[in-house]
Amino acid sequence: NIPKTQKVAIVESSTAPIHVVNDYPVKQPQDLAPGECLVKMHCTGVCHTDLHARKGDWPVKPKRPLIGGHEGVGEIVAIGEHTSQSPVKVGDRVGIKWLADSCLDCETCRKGLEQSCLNAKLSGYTVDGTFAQYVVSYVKHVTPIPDALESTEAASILCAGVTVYRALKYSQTTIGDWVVLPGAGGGLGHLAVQYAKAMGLRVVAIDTGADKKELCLKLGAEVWIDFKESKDIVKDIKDATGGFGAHAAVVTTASSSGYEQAIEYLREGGKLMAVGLPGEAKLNASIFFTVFKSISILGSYVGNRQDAREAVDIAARGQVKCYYSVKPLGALSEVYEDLEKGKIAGRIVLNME
Ligand code: 8ID
Ligand code: ZN
Repeated sequence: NIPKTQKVAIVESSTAPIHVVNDYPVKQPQDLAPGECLVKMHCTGVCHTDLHARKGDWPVKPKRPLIGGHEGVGEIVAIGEHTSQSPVKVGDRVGIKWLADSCLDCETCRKGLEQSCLNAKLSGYTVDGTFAQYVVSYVKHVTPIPDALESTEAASILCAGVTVYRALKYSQTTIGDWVVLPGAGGGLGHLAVQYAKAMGLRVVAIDTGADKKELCLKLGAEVWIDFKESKDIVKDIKDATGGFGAHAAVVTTASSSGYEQAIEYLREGGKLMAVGLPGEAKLNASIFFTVFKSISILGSYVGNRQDAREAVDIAARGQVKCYYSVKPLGALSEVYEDLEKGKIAGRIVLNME
């Protein structure tokens, strides 16, 4: 009962419109390679990374034509013949994350940095992604979804959630520390507010607009700064943190502006976690004050299989909840326009059924 064709959203080039087509071929079970699985999608989140992929504005270029999407949930309907030691089986509900597959046998993978494997396959970037009803993925890397978590609630944990969870996990902060979250009202940011709270951190949320302000405060941010209204962000943060500045910042803005001044508003020994991915910008950090204040600047890139399971488990236990609205696949172009304009508080999840 696996159909021959399906509905997908596809882009031919960076400038071509997004086409939703109904007659795109479905890879049939007998054609799956060992290690591959076919996932019948329930839903998929739309990440700002999908917009970067659509625009082709990163130094590493996506495949074309491209079916984007990399935070989806669905059911495994087939597994390639001769697959050995599959951790999942037909009928399992699983998540597809940005890291579709990696070799698991290079030094990078063995050290747990699977996402930086030189042979990594990236969903919705170097391999077709989740803006499709049937997605080919990889048994070793799909993430089992616990029953307690609905598919629409789980979707954005697979990218936005795991990414901020890992960035916070490696931020060397501890209960009671202050963390600044530029981009706090967006897809990654609003989940970062909640993972940070779950870790016992105190949150300074930075973003703009009434909707995002309300969301961040509702989710537990102690301090809100509107970056379009503040006259002096460094002073605002220092005032809010007893004059010393924050212990860490996790920057999830898609433009470089969110990185500005971080070295100034971090306290001595502070950690700057770089997460947001403007394609061309350079980090403009004072070398002098980075050294003088013993600041660490760390890049954090999605997460490995274990990070994904941990981030999903925390959501399944209700400690973190994605704030989202559901739209049809046909709305993808508008969703990209709204993301570009910074209009989306939280996430949009597309219904793929
Ligand atoms: O593994 C990774 N490092 C990873 C994983 C997933 C996504 C990185 N990303 C990258 C995306 O590619 C994108 O560049 O993180 C960035 C944010 O993704 P998102 O959360 O999906 O985007 P969004 O929902 O548009 O949220 C961005 C927020 O930043 C705010 C916007 O208002 C929006 O709410 N913002 C901006 I743009 N400039 C700001 C500023 N100067 C700002 N907030 C505070 N200060
Ligand atoms: Zn993403």
